[in-house]
Amino acid sequence: MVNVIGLGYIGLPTALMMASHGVEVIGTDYNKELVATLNAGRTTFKEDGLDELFQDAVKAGIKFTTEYQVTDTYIVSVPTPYDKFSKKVDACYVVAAVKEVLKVCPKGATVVIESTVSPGTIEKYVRPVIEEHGFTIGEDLNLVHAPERIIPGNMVYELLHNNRTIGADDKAVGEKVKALYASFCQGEIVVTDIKTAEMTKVVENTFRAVNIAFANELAKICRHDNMDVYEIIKICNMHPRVNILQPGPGVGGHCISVDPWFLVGDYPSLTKVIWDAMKVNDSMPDFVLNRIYEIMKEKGMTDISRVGLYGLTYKENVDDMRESPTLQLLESQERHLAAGLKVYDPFIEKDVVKNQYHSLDEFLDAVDLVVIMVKHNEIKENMGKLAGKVVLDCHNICDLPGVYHI
Ligand code: SAJ
Repeated sequence: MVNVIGLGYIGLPTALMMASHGVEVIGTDYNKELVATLNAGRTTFKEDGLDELFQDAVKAGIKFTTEYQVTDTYIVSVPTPYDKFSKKVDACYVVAAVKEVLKVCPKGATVVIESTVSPGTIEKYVRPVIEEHGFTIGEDLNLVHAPERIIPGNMVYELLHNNRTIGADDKAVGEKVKALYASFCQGEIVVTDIKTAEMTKVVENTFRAVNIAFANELAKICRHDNMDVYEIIKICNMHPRVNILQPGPGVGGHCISVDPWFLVGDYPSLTKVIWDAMKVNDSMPDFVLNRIYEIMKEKGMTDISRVGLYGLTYKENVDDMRESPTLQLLESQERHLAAGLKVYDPFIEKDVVKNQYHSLDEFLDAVDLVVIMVKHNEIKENMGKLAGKVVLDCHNICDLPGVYHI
């Protein structure tokens, strides 16, 4: 039996996927409300295919509880935030989960850490805790790192199809865990050591952060001299060895906007490119805010409350707001102005910010300038409703005449 610890964005789909592929699974989370929701037959966030997967897993017998289980395999997928000042990974949740596992696990159990951690974190924070409890790693308990790789919005497909990395001290243990993941994963599963697995995960997200920063910097250069960054990127990408990403209003999510900081925190004197890239991405919400002021000035608009931000989530077609550029922009605007921008997101039903709307039509009626912060399908399908508005399109999806870009 596998006990999945942490039933959030990664733990829940992983637990469901294993259960629906013949593995006996019990999911554990310390959040009673979350466990009660799952036990009442409802999922806790929106994701394509998740509800169907949930039904399959429930039929297959998955259980949810707040209790840690006595079993031979644990998968830990709890959050790993970073310390805003030191930029280092904060492994407190991983350590707390491992401590709970140690209270119940039998001799010979395997603990798989899926949470993203910086290279050396397991060595520095997890191993000592296990040893302090009198366990000898490799004899009494096996430690493995299997970093998750799935993208919100396409999680179910990616869980099935992405290649994976398994880091283990002992190849045989790595192979055993590989067999467990192969119960559902159709991609290639590479077995390596723990520190390499830790590093690969952080490097993957850093690669993307640096490349998004490059696109964002190009957008700033092009804005400065009135060039069309999208046309330029399109043409450059026709070169066989060039593949530039897209500029945007900033980088959100719990991964690309966070994980590269782990490297900066751990290797401050060696991370110039990464540091600069993260700063460029972090500057984008303010850059958009400045564009709003510029456009208002050009259009003779003076009332900021007639400006509306479309989208609150960190990217399209998900309900995840972690580190969202819109929230960053609103925070920045609160510091600079008293009156508030209006906001709307079809995926956010609860009131989370001031001046938030819950209907696209009411939102559009209340504003003259619409800023497309997130390219949800809803806005793509309702583009005609923006006719007659001033539009600042941060994603180049609107082909109405006179649209502004970042
Ligand atoms: N973004 C841009 N320009 C682009 C692409 C993305 O500005 O050209 C922005 C998005 O709008 C968003 C942010 O970057 O705000 C990140 O979005 P994303 O869709 O690129 O990635 P995430 O954060 O949802 O998921 C990533 C994925 N990692 C990589 O692509 C290397 C996913 O595979 C990981 O599982 C996930 O991070 C994670 O958990 O680490």
